[in-house]
Amino acid sequence: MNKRKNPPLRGLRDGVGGSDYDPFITSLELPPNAVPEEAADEGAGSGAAMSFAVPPCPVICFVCIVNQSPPRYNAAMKTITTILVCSLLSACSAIYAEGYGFSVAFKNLSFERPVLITAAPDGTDRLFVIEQAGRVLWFENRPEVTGADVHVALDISGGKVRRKGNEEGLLGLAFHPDFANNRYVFLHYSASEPRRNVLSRWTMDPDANVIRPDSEQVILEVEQPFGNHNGGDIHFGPDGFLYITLGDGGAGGDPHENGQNLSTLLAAMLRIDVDHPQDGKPYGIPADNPFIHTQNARPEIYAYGLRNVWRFSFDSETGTLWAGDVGQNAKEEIDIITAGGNYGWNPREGFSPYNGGTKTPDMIDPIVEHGRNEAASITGGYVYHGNALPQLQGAYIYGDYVTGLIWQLRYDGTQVTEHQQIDKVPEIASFGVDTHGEIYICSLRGKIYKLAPK
Ligand SMILES: [Ca+2]
Ligand SMILES: [Ca+2]
Repeated sequence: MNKRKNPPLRGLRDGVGGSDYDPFITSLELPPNAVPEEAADEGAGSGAAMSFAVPPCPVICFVCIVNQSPPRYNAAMKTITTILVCSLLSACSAIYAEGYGFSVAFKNLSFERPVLITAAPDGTDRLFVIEQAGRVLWFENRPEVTGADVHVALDISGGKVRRKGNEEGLLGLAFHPDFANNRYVFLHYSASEPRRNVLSRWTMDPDANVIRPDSEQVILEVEQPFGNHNGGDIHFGPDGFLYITLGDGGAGGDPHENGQNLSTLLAAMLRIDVDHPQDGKPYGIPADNPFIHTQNARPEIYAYGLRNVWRFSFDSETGTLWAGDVGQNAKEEIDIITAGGNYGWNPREGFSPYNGGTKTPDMIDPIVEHGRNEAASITGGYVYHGNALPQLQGAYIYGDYVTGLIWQLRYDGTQVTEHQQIDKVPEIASFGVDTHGEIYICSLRGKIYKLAPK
């Protein structure tokens, strides 16, 4: 359990190399989703206070009292005290995690800056992990697997993937909904000359062991003015269309004003039809995309005003689209994304104006925000629909890269009805779900964690 209150973070500031974090976290590698690499200093965030959902545990004070007890306390007294402390610890654990939490799932496995974990939708119980440098790996979902059981499906780290900026690299992977038959895998990565995001389709061999290195078909390329804020996540929605997130282009504070500009694909979530190429492009535009009749708007845009959605997901039962949007100086947010929605960046950051910005009636607030004392680089998660933890059924599980804190929340479509901190895992790069609906985390430090009863 977390006995120590997290020290307040000074707020993310942009700088070359993005290395001006609070000393609390300077020992960490920088997140792939938060820190601009080449922008000017933007000043510290306000770090507005927001209390934890979980009350502070009294155990620390109690342990102090015990430790300061004079020598006259005999062995029997110590035994009684120990029992009391253990009871209190147990009670606090119940408050904090309610009998569940994240633990290392595959003790023999470690990866090099893993940024995504997902399952192959082909009836096999396999997990796929992507490493930021450009490797796609898979292994059978068994706790005892070893490094020898990890297969390299593809390695495009030797030049194809740009890995210069902290937030550049192989960022996203999605299996086609009909992957079991067509073997299509989609990758989203950074590339050079010009600096850009590339979305492309690849084909696995018939046994789905390797991705054919000569099979790439580029679908979409978007130039990146700066090395940071590249979004990265890609998912097929329940409608069969491919959703893609792109950040605001980068630097800090959205200097090109891409957030509210519908004529750029940056700062938006896109929705395209990869099965029906159209008008000479390798993809089509879904007929009900929200801006197809809007003058000067890119028809690929599904939602906009997003600063840098690093990770998003669909509720596998309701189809609700959840996203974590990484904030600038003060606020991290969780958004419910709807067609045509304007999520406010850059006039807005969380529930507040950014840099004196004005809220217009169309701007949609997040459902939850976290101040800098709790979060500094939000990692969107998944709605739980596994079997191991019935009490979490339908709860959205997400966390923060910098503080490592993890929360569960419930939202009834109008308001948040439950919101609780449940655990802590270092350097949360991504959440993922296996074929059984159980939730995992890949930590940028290399380990994979699984949410399970404790
Ligand atoms: Ca960028
Ligand atoms: Ca927003």
